[in-house]
Amino acid sequence: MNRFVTTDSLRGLFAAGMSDMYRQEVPLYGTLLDIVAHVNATVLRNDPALDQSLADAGERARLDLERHGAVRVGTAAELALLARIFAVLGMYPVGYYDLAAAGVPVHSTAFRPVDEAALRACPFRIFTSLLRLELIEDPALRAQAQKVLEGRRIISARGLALLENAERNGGVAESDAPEFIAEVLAIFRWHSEAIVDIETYRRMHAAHRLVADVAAFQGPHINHLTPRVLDIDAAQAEMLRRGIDAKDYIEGPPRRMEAILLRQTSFKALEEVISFPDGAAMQRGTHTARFGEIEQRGMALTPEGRTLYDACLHKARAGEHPAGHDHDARLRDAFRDFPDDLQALRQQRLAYFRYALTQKGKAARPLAAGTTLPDWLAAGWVQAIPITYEDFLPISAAGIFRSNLGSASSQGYDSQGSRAELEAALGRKVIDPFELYETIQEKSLEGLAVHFAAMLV
Ligand code: OOG
Ligand code: NI
Repeated sequence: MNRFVTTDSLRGLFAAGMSDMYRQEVPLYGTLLDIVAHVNATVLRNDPALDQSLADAGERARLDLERHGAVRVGTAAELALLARIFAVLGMYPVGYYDLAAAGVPVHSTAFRPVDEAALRACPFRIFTSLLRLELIEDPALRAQAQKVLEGRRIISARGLALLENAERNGGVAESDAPEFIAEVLAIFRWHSEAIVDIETYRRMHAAHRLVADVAAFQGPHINHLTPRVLDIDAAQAEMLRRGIDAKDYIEGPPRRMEAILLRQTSFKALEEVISFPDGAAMQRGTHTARFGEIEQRGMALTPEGRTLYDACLHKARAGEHPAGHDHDARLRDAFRDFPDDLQALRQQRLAYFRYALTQKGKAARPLAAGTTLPDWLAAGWVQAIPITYEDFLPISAAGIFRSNLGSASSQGYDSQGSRAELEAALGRKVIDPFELYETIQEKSLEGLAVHFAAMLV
């Protein structure tokens, strides 16, 4: 008997394998994991209510393994290949992120699990960017990068054969799983040898650091992995205390009572030694790309909530505030308009919630027919649990890119995003994240309606 491995456990193996590989490649990432484990243990010990609410949300168990990563590919064909591999791992493209306006010549999507059970089992996400060579001005360089990219193969023949098997059979056989995962991990490993000479590398680098990062190497190396921390301010302080070269501020919303979306910070990319081919010899140089990041996740916002978030963030960045105000103070000021209690967030429909029966609700008999959600909530039969944000933020992502691209200017490209082009490369539409959260919320309400209706008969 050769049974299939479930996609959830395949994804778990992939996530664990990536984390082990990156810890070996970038030891400072291991330090980050230690800091996060320590901060999380302290927070959970001091805040039993948070511990309970994570358990209620089904997220306590996944917390210690929760990560996202990021990769950058060079061609539509490479993106299509990754989409096929990620599908086997139960990860689908969610959301469209245009980073050109922020001066980064890529557009992106996030491959992640989409249904509740899969998210609970292993929420591993990979932010995946496709280089947009058409934004690079120098036509000769563009053509040269294109040629290099078209000439490289990022998956081994064996890896491709295993992928085709999995697609044909509708799953990965248990006996093939270790090899399949090893072949997939190999795609994302670091190459300390470039595939172009140092002159070409320098010209790519001058056009945009990202062109060099994508086109000068054999494959789309994982450029960071991000564990989930429960108190990002404490973790940031600890990074600084340990002398780690951290980004100078935290991306995203300010610290609040009720966390929304996500807050992220990173340590800066490391300068690493690279060998460049030089005739029959090699030439030494360096490349700076890989870093470590941490993030604190809060609740997913509705389109209305997101519009308000964007407006607050815009206000904070517009700098209409007294000089000398630091980043944190500006953010806090700007977000005064954003309600910070669960009831207001729910009643103003700014955030998504999953509605679940409480212990009291399980024991309760409805007093009357025709009761609805407000009655259930008022009676304490039902609890509104914020739904965790599983996606990314374009402005934060641009900030993360920029802080790791050294002095690269933040001047935007004069170009619109091109969702259709990314979707053409993927061979499918990207999934709308709002729809996913909405579905989780609606399903929970339908479940309750059925439950309370059944109690009446
Ligand atoms: C991706 C940056 C985006 C995040 O957490 O927003 C990202 C990259 O640098 O390739 O990972
Ligand atoms: Ni990231």
